[in-house]
Amino acid sequence: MPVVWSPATRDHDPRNEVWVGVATTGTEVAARVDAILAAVTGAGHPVTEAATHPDDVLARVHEPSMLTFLAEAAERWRQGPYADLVGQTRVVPYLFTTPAMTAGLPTRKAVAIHAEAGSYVYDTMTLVGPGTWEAARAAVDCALTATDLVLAGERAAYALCRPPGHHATPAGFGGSCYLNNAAVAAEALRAGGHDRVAVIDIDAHQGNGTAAIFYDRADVLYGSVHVDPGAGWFPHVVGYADETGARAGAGATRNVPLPEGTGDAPWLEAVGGLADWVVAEGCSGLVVSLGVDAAADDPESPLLVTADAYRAAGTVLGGVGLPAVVVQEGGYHLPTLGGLVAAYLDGHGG
Ligand code: SP5
Ligand code: ZN
Repeated sequence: MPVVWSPATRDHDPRNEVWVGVATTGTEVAARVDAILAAVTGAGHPVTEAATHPDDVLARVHEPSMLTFLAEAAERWRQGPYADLVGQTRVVPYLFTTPAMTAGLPTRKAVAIHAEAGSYVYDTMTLVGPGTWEAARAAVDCALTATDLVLAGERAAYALCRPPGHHATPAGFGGSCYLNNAAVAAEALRAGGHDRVAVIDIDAHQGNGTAAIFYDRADVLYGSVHVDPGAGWFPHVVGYADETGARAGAGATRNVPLPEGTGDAPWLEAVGGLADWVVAEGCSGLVVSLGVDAAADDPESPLLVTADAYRAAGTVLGGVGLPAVVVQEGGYHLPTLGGLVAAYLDGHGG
């Protein structure tokens, strides 16, 4: 299966995540790119660099104000007093301008970037620094280039996207995600002539961003299997089974939350159920949000999925027989990360 990557995806280096008020070592690190690249190259997949694409498809996924904020934030922060004041060279908000603060009042755009950031970022783990925008935008180019290959006749293509994307919402970012690469791929498949597309998300966490982008729409289905937010896991407030879409999109969203400790068999059964759903709904194109953080060794999830099950999930989703863009999401255990991705691609392509 062709692999698309970009060296610029290494340029995002947040160093830390602020987790319960403490700067901890980041998990979504640039070395993830090289771990995956080494494994897929070793497995014999042809590797190509992403081509630069215009912003039109991206602009259908995210609000222009958020895109402008992300593109300019690192430089605005650098020009401000922050590095001297707090020793923090990365953008991190100090308040969140949510309804909890503004409670139905008319609100204005904040002038100070340390306040404005709280209009777009919804957690303290997803910092913006030099190279963040360039890397996130390059990841979008990976997704678009992989989609081009599929529209040109490849049965499937893999986009080595990093930073990941499925927690990025229409006007917000968080969960180590900035731009929603999978949503961009889905929109690009739609623009390429696929009337009905499905995004199937097997990352350990529900992709609240992708879910939000398509919740009201019938033309892009979203199905996810993930660790139960009701057991205290990210994204905490969404991803429950009774969230099935709204308005024109009623019935076009499926969430399959699984309890902590779930291993291969129930996880694969859930993946199989989503595959059957995609077929039953008559989709002509598929995007797979491939997070491998459901694996047993991963520090971010209590699901206990093996590499063999990731291979089997690839066989199930590849077996649907639809042209597919496989987009990288999470997966943080560097020693096993590449092998898990290669196992999935082996199954999907086989
Ligand atoms: C794309 C993706 O998999 N995003 C992960 C979002 C979940 N992150 C939750 C983080 C919870 C805190 N983890 C402690 C990290 C200590 N450095
Ligand atoms: Zn995840």
